[in-house]
Amino acid sequence: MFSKILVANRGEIAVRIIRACKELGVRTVGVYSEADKDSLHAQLADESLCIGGPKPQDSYLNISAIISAAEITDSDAIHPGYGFLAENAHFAEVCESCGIKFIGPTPENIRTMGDKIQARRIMRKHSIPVIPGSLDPVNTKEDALKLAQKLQYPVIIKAAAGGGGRGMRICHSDVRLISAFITAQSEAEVAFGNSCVYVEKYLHEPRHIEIQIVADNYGNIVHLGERDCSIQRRYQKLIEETPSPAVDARLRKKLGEYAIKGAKAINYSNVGTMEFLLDAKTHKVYFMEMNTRIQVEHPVTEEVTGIDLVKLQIQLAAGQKLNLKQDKIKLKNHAIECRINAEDPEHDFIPSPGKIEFLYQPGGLGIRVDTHIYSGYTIPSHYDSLIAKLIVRKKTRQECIDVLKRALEEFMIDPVKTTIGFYRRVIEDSEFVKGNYNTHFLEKFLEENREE
Ligand code: MV4
Repeated sequence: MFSKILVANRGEIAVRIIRACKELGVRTVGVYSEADKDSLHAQLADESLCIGGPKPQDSYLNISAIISAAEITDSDAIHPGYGFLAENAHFAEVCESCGIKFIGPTPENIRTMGDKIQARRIMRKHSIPVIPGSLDPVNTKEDALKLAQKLQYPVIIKAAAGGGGRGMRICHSDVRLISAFITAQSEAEVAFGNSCVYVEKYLHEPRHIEIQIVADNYGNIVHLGERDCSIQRRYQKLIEETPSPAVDARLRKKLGEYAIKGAKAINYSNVGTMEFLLDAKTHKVYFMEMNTRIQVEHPVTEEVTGIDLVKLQIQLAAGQKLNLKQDKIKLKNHAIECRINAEDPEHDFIPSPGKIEFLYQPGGLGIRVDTHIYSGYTIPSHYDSLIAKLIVRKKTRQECIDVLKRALEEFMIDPVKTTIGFYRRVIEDSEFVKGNYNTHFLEKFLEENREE
């Protein structure tokens, strides 16, 4: 096991990682930006270093500052969390070349899955269904038009280096495709330094289902079931749950087999997530992309499996063998997570940073709050607006919703605006209660509930 881990992140995930380290008896190093001087992770870590200015580029994305901090403190591993450098293959390589273990998959795993076209090609080669579309970069608008002819509209243009919805364009006609093609390419170049795009059939109101996988360095791989992440706004997930109301044991088995087969195909190690789209009408599932990091929504999987995914990440990176067998993994109960953001739902979810004067967190059986905020803490404006995750685990989905309602009523954060009140309304929606939702649910919900 490692003796000291540097946590190259901030916010709730930095706190989450420090907790896992402490339970494993591993010392921790926190790094923080000038905007995060008073942050909880800097206080909870055994030692903490300021690594630069408030801008992510100057601190949490500053590879040389982070490596220096690891060397000064004699850290033997770095946990990247999610976002920032978590899926940066170059950073993972720099770590290894400095003799510091990167807690995650190999640089090659990260690079392979970071190229969404390559990922599609590999999955296809291993008979995992992928969304109909191109398996090579689409370099000209003529090629894009030919593909659209074959696929039929609507189609979607995606950036090869994208993911998470950035640089996507939905097109319903030749005219739109021609204009979207050039803008998609230049947007991809600006955002990712890679102008490669590809084209897929645009699926109608699918559900977003992802499978958690866990792999050791010796080829042992298991899956830990699915998460339904269809409740999104502008490609930001807001509510996640497991099991998915749309997945039965048979579909779960199939998705799990696809995910394991895909991970084996690239000799994957550590934790990862395979994203699929589920076509509600045909019940067909298609591989979409793979995330090579611990995800924000990992707690719902932890709640129904009893497995601490962050501890497992550390143990696997330290070379421990996976002691889980697929047929021994039992998914029990139901879990729902609401991402609490410092945003104003009444004003188009604009960020609402500032000082928290008063905080009261809900409690009780089956309630978990993963957060870095405290009374007196000032939320900086430089980072994303996630300030807490409220996770509820109960026997049934309905019980989860009942307890969630009570917990959301109890949760008090003043005076910053948050999404807490918004979730109280969402979970009372009759279609949500029935589990009858897809990736367009929130769009419609917001439209129907405007100016009330
Ligand atoms: C799609 C899709 C439908 N068809 N691709 C969004 C985030 C990124 N990971 C990929 N995403 C999607 N890709 C095809 N071929 C639907 C989504 C999608 C989505 C689209 C519109 C509104 C909300 C959405 C939420 C999740 C996924």
